[in-house]
Amino acid sequence: MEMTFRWFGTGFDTVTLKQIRQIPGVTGVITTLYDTTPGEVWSREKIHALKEEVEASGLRIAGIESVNIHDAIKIGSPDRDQYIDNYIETLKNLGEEDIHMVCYNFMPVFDWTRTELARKRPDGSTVLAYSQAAIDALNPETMFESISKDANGAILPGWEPERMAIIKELFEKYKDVDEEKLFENLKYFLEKIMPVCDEYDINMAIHPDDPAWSVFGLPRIIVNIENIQRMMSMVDNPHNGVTFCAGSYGTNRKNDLPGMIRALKGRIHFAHVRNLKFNSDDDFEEAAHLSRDGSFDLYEIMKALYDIGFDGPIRPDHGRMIWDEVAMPGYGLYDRALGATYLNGLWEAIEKSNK
Ligand code: DNO
Repeated sequence: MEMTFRWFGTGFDTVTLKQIRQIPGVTGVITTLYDTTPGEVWSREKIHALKEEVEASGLRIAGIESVNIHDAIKIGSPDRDQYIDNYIETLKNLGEEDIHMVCYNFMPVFDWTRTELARKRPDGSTVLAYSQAAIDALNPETMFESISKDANGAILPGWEPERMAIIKELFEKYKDVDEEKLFENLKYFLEKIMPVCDEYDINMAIHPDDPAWSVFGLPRIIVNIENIQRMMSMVDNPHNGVTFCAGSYGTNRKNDLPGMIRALKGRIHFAHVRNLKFNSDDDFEEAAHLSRDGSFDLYEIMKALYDIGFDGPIRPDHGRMIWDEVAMPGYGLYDRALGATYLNGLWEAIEKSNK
């Protein structure tokens, strides 16, 4: 595995490349062109400039998170082919710049969903949290406003103000899209992009829906092992794989995380590893990466990745806001750096005990 760190780019991230370079064992960043909109072609020049900036700091781009999918593709509207062609062009440009892993998601309307961005934990840190009761009491159209005061001025991925401004319209557009239709549209998209992925050896890593169930009546399909297997077999190509995100699949307590990892051998192209603390089945908050701070056994998760020979990029995921840091919720420097160090420690111990 390669330990990496998510970085949103100069001007968007409070964390610098210099700081990332100094986290022990981190050699790559997972980044994006944060100022592009879904559907737009990423030019080779822009990708190249980003790559040069990252490499000048002594790091490398280990992959992209995310190249977002235009709603026309997810909805399956008549103009989707144009956006798929643009996506293919972006993949080609990434491939030519020697970038071989792309994380994306296929969630309608919202990306990840949380009801609080700064819930206080007993140690005084603040974390992202989800409560089904709060969701049920919320109007999705005003949800953004209700949480944005805790965003620390950051634009949250998937919660861009221009999207939130047309949210009503978006719900309307998805009204005929059910799970079956969403699967069909994903298949159509994957079939079209696989040739360029084969040509440039690009691993597509679909991110799970977070939480791993339907919210606000919208269909969500990347939620459990059965659905992932369906997704992989409907377009059976090794480049059609997944981002194994422990925190997202783990929202559904029926998902056996180490078991899923073992079942996905060879098709996990990227791993997000973090912990959650459940207060009940449908109220959880994010925790420190350390197993005993939350509900997951991080040793078992890392062990499963080790056992399947996982050799792709991995990153610590959402961190708590600690030590008075002011940053994008989930994406500060300090707690994610602690997370990276902990995951590296687990990996070293597992590796040595297997020798
Ligand atoms: C949240 C992230 C997601 C993820 C996208 C991938 O923190 O894990 O926003 O990047 O779903 O496209």
